[in-house]
Parts: sequence; structure tokens; C-alpha cells
Amino acid sequence: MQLAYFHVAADVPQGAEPDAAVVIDVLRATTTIAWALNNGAEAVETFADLDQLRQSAAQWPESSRLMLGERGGQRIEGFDLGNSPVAVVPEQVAGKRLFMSTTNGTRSLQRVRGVQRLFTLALPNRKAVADHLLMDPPEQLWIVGSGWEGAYSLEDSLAAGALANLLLDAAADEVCVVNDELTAALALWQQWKHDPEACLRQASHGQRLIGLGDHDADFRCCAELDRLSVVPVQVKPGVLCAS
Ligand code: 3SL
Repeated sequence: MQLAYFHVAADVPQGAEPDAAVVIDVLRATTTIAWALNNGAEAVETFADLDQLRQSAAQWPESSRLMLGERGGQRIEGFDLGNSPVAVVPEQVAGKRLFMSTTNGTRSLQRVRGVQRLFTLALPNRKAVADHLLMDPPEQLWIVGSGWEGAYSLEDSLAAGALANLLLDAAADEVCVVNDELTAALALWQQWKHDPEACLRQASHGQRLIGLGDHDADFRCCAELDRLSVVPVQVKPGVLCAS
């Protein structure tokens, strides 16, 4: 398995395609996706464009849909939920289709939606995704971060390093790191692996969330390692279901 990491969607090479990709947005889109599917959401349908999201949601029965997402870290007006992983509790999401749009995470997903096997990863489902990949290893795996408005983010790189570290531990002979971005992410994981929450809080987007108000529960949730067994898998373009 050849592993490459791209910090943001714009870094993903044009015209080449791996057989699998993993999208990461630790704060907070892919953590919210993991928890929503874990808590029984029927599916999470992701959109970069809000008009398209509203049109698609309108075609779904009102009693079994929720619109969720954020812009600038805050809930979008008229939406049912923001982008907090602690808000997607079973009472809210079980059996429902979630129509989701976020500033960066859903854009990264859109960039690689054509890849044959597409997953999302956050720290709570890192081991679940790694185990899933090891059961049926792709030849080439792209790990794609979300960053913030096109810029690098510390927390997505931390999770990329955490995934690569686990894959290397489990199958060193079959796993090959092919770019410097991933080597750096592995070093980052070594530095913060005993306190991922501190890394998330230090990150510039962590600081942005702190500036918006109390996000302590979100930080704890987003930093919790290997808690969930859910693997969000794209079943058709933009639609993620639990595996
Ligand atoms: O950028 C994103 O996609 C979001 O996850 C950002 S936020 O943490 O919800 O503000």
C-alpha cells in the first residue's frame, strides 16, 4: 500500500486517481460524520454548495431529514444543527438522512468523490478505518486533509500521521510512505500522541473555535482516539454510509 498525504483538496494531483482515498477533517466535519453514523443516521449526504443542499433536502421527507453544517464555525441560518459531533446524538439523528455542508471538510470530499473507494477518518475511528484498509489493502491510498480555506491545518496532519503510524505498525512490509507531507505528519503524531487534545487546542482552527465560545466538549470528542468502530464509506457520490 503506497500512502501519500495531501494537506488540502487543492494539493491533490489532477488527472491521477488512486484506488482509495481517506478524507480527514478532525475539527470537526469528519468527527461529526463518524459520530452521526455511529448513532444511527441513515446516511450523511455532503455538499459544498448550499443551494444544492437545500434542493436535495427538500426532496426528502421532512420527518426523516436534518440539515446540518457551519460557515465560519457557526450554524447556518435555518439549519437544524451546526457541526458539533456532540450534537448528533441518537435521539436527533437515528434513521435520518443528514444533509451536510461545512467550510472545508465537504470541499475535500467533493474533490475526491470520483475515487472508487472513499472513506472518512477522524481520531475516534482511526483504528476502524485502518483495520478496514488492512483487510483489503488498496495499492495506492491518498490521505486528504481539509485545512482551513486552502491553508494547512495541524490537526488534520496529526490524524494523517496517526493513521499512517497504525498502518506501519500493523504491516510495515506492505506499507510505503511516498511523500514528505506524510513523513512530517508521522513526526507530528510522535510529538503529540500522548495528548492529541492539546494539539487540537493549539491548532489555529482550535484557537478559532475557542474564540467563538466554549467548545470543550467538542475538543474532548474530536481528540478521543479509537473509540468508534464505524467506517464511513461513500456509497454513491457525496453519500456516506456506515460500514
Ligand atoms: O471546515 C470545516 O469543514 C468544519 O469542520 C469547520 S468547524 O470546525 O465546524 O468550524
